[in-house]
Amino acid sequence: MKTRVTELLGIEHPVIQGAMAWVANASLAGAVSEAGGLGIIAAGAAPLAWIEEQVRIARSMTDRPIGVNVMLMNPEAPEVAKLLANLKVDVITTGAGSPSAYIDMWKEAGSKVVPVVASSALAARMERLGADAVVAEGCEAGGHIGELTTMALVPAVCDAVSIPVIAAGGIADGRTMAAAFALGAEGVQVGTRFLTVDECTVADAYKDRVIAAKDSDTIVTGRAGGHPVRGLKNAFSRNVRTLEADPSCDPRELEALYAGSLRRAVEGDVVRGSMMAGQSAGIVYERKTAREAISEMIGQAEALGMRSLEELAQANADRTPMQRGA
Ligand code: TUI
Repeated sequence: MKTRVTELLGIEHPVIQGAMAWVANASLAGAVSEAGGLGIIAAGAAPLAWIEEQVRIARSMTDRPIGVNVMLMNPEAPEVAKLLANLKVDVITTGAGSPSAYIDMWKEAGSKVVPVVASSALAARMERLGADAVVAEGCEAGGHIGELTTMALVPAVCDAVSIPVIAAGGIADGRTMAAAFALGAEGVQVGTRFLTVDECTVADAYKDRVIAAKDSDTIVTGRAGGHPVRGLKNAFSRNVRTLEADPSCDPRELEALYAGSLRRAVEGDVVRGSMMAGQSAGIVYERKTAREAISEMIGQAEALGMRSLEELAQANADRTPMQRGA
């Protein structure tokens, strides 16, 4: 499957692995890139030395392109931005803010720049400033989210820009990938599905929860504070919700709950950990390798995409009980 996204990024399949803070390290990113997608290391709030080392490890795992994501809410983002320019990273994606201050520096370093956006206004601004493509991420996604659904956002972003659009939020298999392409996307970014693959180093307990999750097992916290985050329902997210609903709540109490909560989840604390995951957890049924996950998605999407609408409906009806998670 060739699109402007595969051409631009120099990859075989138009599947990009979403950056997941504390989750997306060299082990996952290297495996996804080697399998023909684009693996992305999440810089998150990690020390510069860790980021540099993960880039080195990922590069030793594959000759194919590797990406790094900058989380712009991180106070150290300016230093991370400079490091990535020095390392001449193939692809830089950004999240949770506008990367306008860094785009020129990254382009001069030869990197492809792909900001994640949650509105068509920001997408258009990114195109004007020289972005090579954008990821349009709907609020079905896990982690920090915007307001719009993938269904509403992706076609609006496609209409607002001429650079290629990569859809994200709710995409985890061939059906959802084909749907994203029907909306105008030329690539997909997939997070939750890759969280459960063998090469992802998070604790089995976290993967098991994602696989067991049904469609309504995620919840959004942090809306009141202006930083909405989607994750699996558990004691942590329920406690956060309870505190947020209490007008007499001391903000320090919330901060204490949040402190270290991502790391706890990754280490397997499914009670007190913040288990970020998207709504597509409801259609992730089994563990696979990164390569298997990518080829299954591409195979299903191509089969669906080549048909008339009537044949498409039949192809979906023909899904086996295993494919339906039964
Ligand atoms: O960034 C993400 N997802 C994330 S970042 C993250 S790390 C974190 N950890 C703890 C608490 C909160 C976050 C976890 N998940 N996705 C990309 C994304 N970007 N979604 C939405 C946006 C976004 C929202 C507003 C981008 C830009 C924006 O406005 C920028 C502006 O200045 O106009």
